[in-house]
Parts: sequence; structure tokens; C-alpha cells
Amino acid sequence: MSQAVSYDLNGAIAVLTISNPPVNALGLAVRQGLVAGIEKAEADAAVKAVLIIGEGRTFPAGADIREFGKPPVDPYLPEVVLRIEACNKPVVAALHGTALGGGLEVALGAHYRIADKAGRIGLPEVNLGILPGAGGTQRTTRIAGAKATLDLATGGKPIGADNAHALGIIDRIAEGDLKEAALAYANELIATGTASRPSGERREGLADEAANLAAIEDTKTTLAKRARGQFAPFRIVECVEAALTLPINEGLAFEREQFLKCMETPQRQGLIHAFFAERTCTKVPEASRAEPRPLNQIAVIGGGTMGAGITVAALNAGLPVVMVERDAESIARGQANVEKVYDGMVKKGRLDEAGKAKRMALFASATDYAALSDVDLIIEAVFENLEVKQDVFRQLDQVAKPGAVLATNTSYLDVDAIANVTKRPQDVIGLHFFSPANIMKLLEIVVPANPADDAVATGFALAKTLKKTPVRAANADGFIGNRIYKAYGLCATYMMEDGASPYEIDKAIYDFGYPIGIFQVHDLAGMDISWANRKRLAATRNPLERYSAVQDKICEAGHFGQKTGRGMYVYPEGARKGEPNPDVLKVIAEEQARLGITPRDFTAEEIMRRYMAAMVNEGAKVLQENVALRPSDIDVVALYGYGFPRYRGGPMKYADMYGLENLLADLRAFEAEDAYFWKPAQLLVDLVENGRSFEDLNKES
Ligand code: TC6
Repeated sequence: MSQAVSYDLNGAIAVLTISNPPVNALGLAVRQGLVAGIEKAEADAAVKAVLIIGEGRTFPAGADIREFGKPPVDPYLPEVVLRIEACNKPVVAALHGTALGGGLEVALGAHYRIADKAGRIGLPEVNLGILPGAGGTQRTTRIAGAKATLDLATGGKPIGADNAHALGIIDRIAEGDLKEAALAYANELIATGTASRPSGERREGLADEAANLAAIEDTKTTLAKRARGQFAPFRIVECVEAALTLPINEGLAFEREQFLKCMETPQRQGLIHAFFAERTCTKVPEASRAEPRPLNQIAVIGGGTMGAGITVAALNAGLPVVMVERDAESIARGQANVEKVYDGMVKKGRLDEAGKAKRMALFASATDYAALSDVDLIIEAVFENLEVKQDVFRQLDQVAKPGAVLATNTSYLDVDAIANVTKRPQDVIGLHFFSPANIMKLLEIVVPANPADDAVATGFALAKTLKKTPVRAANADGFIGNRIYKAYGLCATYMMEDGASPYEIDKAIYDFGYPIGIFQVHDLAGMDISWANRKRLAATRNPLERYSAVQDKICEAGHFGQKTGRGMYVYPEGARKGEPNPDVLKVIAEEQARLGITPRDFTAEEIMRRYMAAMVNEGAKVLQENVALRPSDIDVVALYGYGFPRYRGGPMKYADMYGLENLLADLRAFEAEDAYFWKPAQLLVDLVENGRSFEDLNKES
């Protein structure tokens, strides 16, 4: 037997224990071990039943994702599952932890399933751009019907053992020790002479034809919107449809075909890249050298939108928060901002009053900095102005206990300039939350010049507690995200001035897979914010940088976007979706005339080629300046903070797939019209010269 699957006898039961830490993924050794185990059990007349169980924290959490993209090696998972199902002795699977994807499919190959009460099961393959390709769509449909299968396989979210039991996917819930309960179950099957029961031959799930057809139609409708642009979810629906009509062997063959099609898509590559990228970003040098400091109580300075959002994120995570504001009126407003978020959730049915009360019980407020003397981490979230923030930090330095981590929530400001007003700059970090802070997953952790390792590690620990995705950024203007955003924002503005209308540009971006276009983002965020920023930077702007005044002119007319009912779009009374604003087209035409630009046509393809080239080129500069640790961290920032379509993996992954030499050729072509803006990053030039990719840099990090 392989080491990955051990074989033991317990009375008349052959126990196959899978051991492949950390998550018992179904790599080659496990697959071989399972087949060998079943064959050995079949060959032994003394064995009357087989038990498959996982060692450690979980039943297999799926196929080994690291094997995808490499040449597949026999035995493939579908064959392993068929071999288990064909066993002439009853096979019981005992599930605990997270029995996901291929793991659940192995369990469905078994004839009976028992699960630990706290166990979770699921078919999350869709999140990786593939589908349950080892019979999951066929067997689940036969047991539990189309709706349950579609919910699991197109939603990708695991469900609890109790729910799975109610659906018939799990036969029994283990009270007490899982292995003991599973052995007792197997012994019961032996004692009662219960035969094996192949899932592929079951028909309970096929009984209600009308409900099954309705589930297919409903899912198609939902996916048209939710899974726009994606490949795998629609193939899953086809597989479930096939399960309703085809004999099992044909259904399995159809599923396999669709699975292989999914494996060949760039979407599969993009999504699997995202899976590993969001795990790798937590691995930073500081956290590998030091343990985080304790995090039992935090404070938030400022009760505006940002402060309230951060507070809600912490309260949701069960972390007590004291909010501090300068006077009674402001703190009342801050608390009201927090409650408003919860009231909105209650109204939408996402939280009940008891849930709100439980969270608010962790909330305290104060108007005196003395209240901060015992907190472990203080997050300053006041107005985005260096002097104001420095003033706050001078006061924090007086009252915070030794060892408290002092964090500034800023999107642009120099964190060292803030840290250095204190006598403990080593305890200061930047935390760039994204708005709304209780929803957005991204947290840039800004590391100033000389931080203590454990202060940085505490930032990462906070992100974990808040269930946020942290990315380490060096202290440089705009950090990672906003700096890159500025570059492709400028690119969009230049295209607008050169002849692509903002509505064509937004449509191209939307069709690429973003939820909304960049000009819609401006309207949503308020155009006055970037206008103020442009005015602030006017005196120091590099004269070589092309400047478009179109959006300034719109702001000068008092049109700031959604909040004023007019911006790049017009918003008829109460509407959230805008319509093209004819005044904007007029301003653009006037600017073109003033600057002597003859507008030209842009195809959607060219728009995106330029947009991506600007994004990736700036990303490469961010890397070469060590502002980001690795290309995949930039991808995580784009995915979690800026709406980049996950199935494309992120801009740097996109660039690798597009070909860095193609991207460099694009930049060189654009450079002829604007040598300053389009100058290729040296890193990109070097990578192309050496035939290397961003993925090579990821591997070295
Ligand atoms: C499938 O099954 C297809 C079947 C059809 C075939 C025909 N493979 O997330 P964590 C690693 S597709 C390889 O930090 P948690 C992970 O990278 C698969 N590696 O832990 C990390 O490594 P690191 C369907 C895997 O407790 C370590 O394990 N299944 C796999 O927060 C710990 O992971 C899924 O999509 C894997 N399958 O969460 C499930 N899974 O330490 C994917 C994890 O080097 N996995 N690793 O960074 C998960 O959702 C979560 O990992 C979890 C555990 C819920 C299992």
C-alpha cells in the first residue's frame, strides 16, 4: 500500500485511511492507494465491508489542484471513483472537515456516507473554472435532484452536514467519534446483509421531473447575470441536464468531455492562479520572522464612513472596538453610522435584531483619548490630510500603552511622515481599507521604513481576524492599488480625448468582465474627489505628463456624479444606472477642438489593449520599485479592490497569458505617440529579453 493510504483491518472491515496533509488532496499516490485498497479488500474473503476515512483535519478537500495543467497520470479520479463504486462489498465513506470537490465525488463513489456533525461538503470546482469531473454532477443529481446539485456545483459554496443529510447526500450524522460511528455503521450493514448501493444506479433525485426542469431553467436565468462571461457554470448546467436524460455511463462520458473543455480554458488558469495568489499574499517576511502581538481590543479614531465601516468589520469578527471622536455630537454620529449599516442588513434580512445587539454589545465610544490607554491596536481613520493625521498620532503617542500597534488608514499619504511624529515609529503601520470597509475584502498593509516585524505581523493577524485579504505594500505614493489605478485611469482619459466616447470605453471594460466601467466608478465615488486631488497635485505635476481637462470642466459645472444626479452620466430622479450625458460629449468635442485633436475610432479590442498595457506597465514599475513583493500580490489587489474579473486571474497573470513580448510590442507602438506615459518599465523589458514571465518571479518570491 502507498503511504498516502493505509490499509488496516478492524474485524471484518478494511479501513482505508487517507493521509496526505494538509488537506488530503487526491494526488496520484492517494488515487493509487485507494484503488489498491479496494482491490485488496475485494480479494480478502474475510473482509465484508470497506471504510474510507481521512486522517488529520479533513476528508479529502478535492483533487490536487497543483497537478492541474500537467499531463494527467493514471489512474484518473473518475476511474478511481468508478472502481470504488464497483466494489462488490459495501463501502462506507466517513466525512469530516471539508469534503470538497473530488473528495465528495470519492464519497459519492462509496455506497454509504456518514458525516461528522461539524463537517462540510461541497462542489466548489466552479470557483476554479472547472466542474465536478469525477461523476459529481451525475451522482448528486441521481441522489438529490437537479436543484440541490445545481446549487452546490454552480454556487460553489459548501453546506453543513445536516443540510447534506436532509438532501439525502449524507445517510447518517455521527454522534460522537466519527471513526467509531462509521465502524458501527459498517458493522450494521454487514449484520443486516445490506448490499452495496451504487450512487449511479439511484433514481430518487430523478423522480420529480417538473421540479428538475424548473431548477434547470431557474439556474440558467440566474447565471446569465451572475456568471456573465464565464464558461464552467453553463457547462455544469448542461451536465445536470444530461444526468436527467442519459444513462449513467453516457452521462459520465458527457461530464468528462465538459470537464476537459473547462480544463483547456484560460479561465481555469486565471481562477486557479487567483486561488493560490490569495493564499500566497499572506506570506510576508515580517510575519515569518515574528509572532503577532495580542489583539483583544482595538480602537478606531473617527466615526465617518470609513471609521464606521472598519468598526463594523471588527464587530462582525467578534473584536471589541472603542470608537473615539472629538465631541459628543461627532461620536453620536459615528455610532449612528455603525447602526445604520446594521439596520440596512436587518432590513435586507441578512441579520436579525439579536445579531445586531450581539455586535453592538462589543461597541464602546469615547470622546477622550484616555479611553485608548489599554487597547492593543488603534486605527486612525480621520480626514485624509497629513497635518490632521500627524496631530492625531502625536496625541496617540501620549496615551497608547507601550507595544500598542498604531495604524493609519490612508490611501495615499506618506506613512513614514506620520510614524515619525511619534517616539515609536517602529509600532506604526499603514492599513489601507477599501470602502465600504465592512464589505471590501482587500486590505493593503503599508510597511514604512523601519517597522518592528511583530507590528507588521499584527496587521496581517488583524486581516485574518477580519476575514480580509491582506497585501503587503511599501510606503510609496498610492501604494499598489491606487498607483496602478491612476495609470489606467489616465489611459482611459486619453482615449476619451482621442475619440473613444466614455460610454464606448465603459462598455469595453464591462464586456471584459468588470462589474462597471471606469467612468461609472468615477461617478459612483464622486468626481470631486479626484478633482481635488488633481488640484492638490497641479503645482508638482510633471510637465511631460499629458493632461486632460475634460473632467475638470464637468466638475466646474458642479456635476460630480451620482450624488449630484449628473457626472459622466446623467441619473434621472432616483436612478442608479446612468445614461450618457450629452454635455460630456460637448465638453470633449470642445477640448478636442482646443487641442487640435482629430478624433478617431477605437474598437473595443484596442480600448482594452491600451487599458491593460497601461495597467500592467504600471504594475511592472510597482514591482521593480519593490512596492509590491510579487506579481501575484498585484493580481490580488486588482481582484479584491478594483473589480478585476477573477476569471482572468489579475492583470499580471493576464499579461503572462497575453505574452509579455506582445505587451511590450504594444507599449513600444504606443510610445511613438506619448513617450512619457507609455515608456515601458525596465523590468518588463528585462523579462522579455530573458524570455521570462511574471510567473517566474512569483516562483522566486
Ligand atoms: C476538484 O476536486 C476536481 C475534481 C474533478 C477531477 C476530475 N489541492 O486554504 P488553506 C493547500 S478541484 C492542492 O490555507 P484552510 C493550500 O494551497 C478541487 N492544495 O487552509 C494551502 O497550501 P499552503 C476542489 C490544496 O483551512 C494548504 O492546502 N476543492 C488544495 O483555510 C491549506 O489551505 C477545492 O476547491 C487542493 N485541493 O482551508 C477546495 N486545497 O499552505 C480548495 C488546499 O502551501 N481548498 N490546498 O499555502 C479550500 O477551499 C481550502 O483550502 C480548505 C481549507 C477549505 C480545504
